[in-house]
Amino acid sequence: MQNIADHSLMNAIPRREAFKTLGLSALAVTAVPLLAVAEDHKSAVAKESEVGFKDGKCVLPPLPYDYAALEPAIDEKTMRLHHDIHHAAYVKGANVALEALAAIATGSGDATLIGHWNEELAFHGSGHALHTMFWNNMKKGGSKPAGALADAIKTAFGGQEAFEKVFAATAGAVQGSGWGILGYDALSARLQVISAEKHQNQTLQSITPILAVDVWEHAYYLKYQNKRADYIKAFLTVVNYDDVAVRLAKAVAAA
Ligand code: MN3
Repeated sequence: MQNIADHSLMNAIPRREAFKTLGLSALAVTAVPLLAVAEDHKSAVAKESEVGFKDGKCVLPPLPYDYAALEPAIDEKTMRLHHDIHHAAYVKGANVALEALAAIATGSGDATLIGHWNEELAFHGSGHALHTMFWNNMKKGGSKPAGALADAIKTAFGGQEAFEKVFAATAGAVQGSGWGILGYDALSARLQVISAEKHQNQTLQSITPILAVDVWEHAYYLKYQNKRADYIKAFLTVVNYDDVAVRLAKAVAAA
């Protein structure tokens, strides 16, 4: 994952070029805000490469807020179980898979199991990556999209209300366990909503996720039972669009 704090990277991307890839006007009153938002918020947004991986291993990052911070949208008990038990299990599973694959790569592991361990890494590693982003995609009280992110949403979906409708419908339609995801698609140079089954299936490989809602039952069943749509609606009230804006700027710069 690219690091937005890397000034050489940011400076290497001509603003007009980065801006054009979003499909917005080259005259660019909002080109500056896209990168400016990233600059403004870079210190406030956790970097997954720093909080989710340390000393060659996946690590469980602490929540960026109190367990009860998202009440009443998401209850404290769900957050404790979700972060401390479920996310922790993906971290553990990803490390087991990484170790097994490293052993195979150096000749000491069982090479006949390479397919199995790749599947394990895809599941647990994707679970770790999505949860690490998911916690930071939310904050107490939420926020509204502004500047270039709001423009990109308008270009792709027609507006915020239409985006939320598509996002909620997509997340609601996931069969069984999975995620609704908003991502920057490098192929079409625009925002795209997709869904994932489990964590890793049914993806679009050209997408960099910038906002995701977990629709596994463990994410909402204690409070919402079978009413997934109500949970998704509540999730949308606590989205941290400042975090999403920084992720968009990073994805555009890396494309
Ligand atoms: Mn989960």
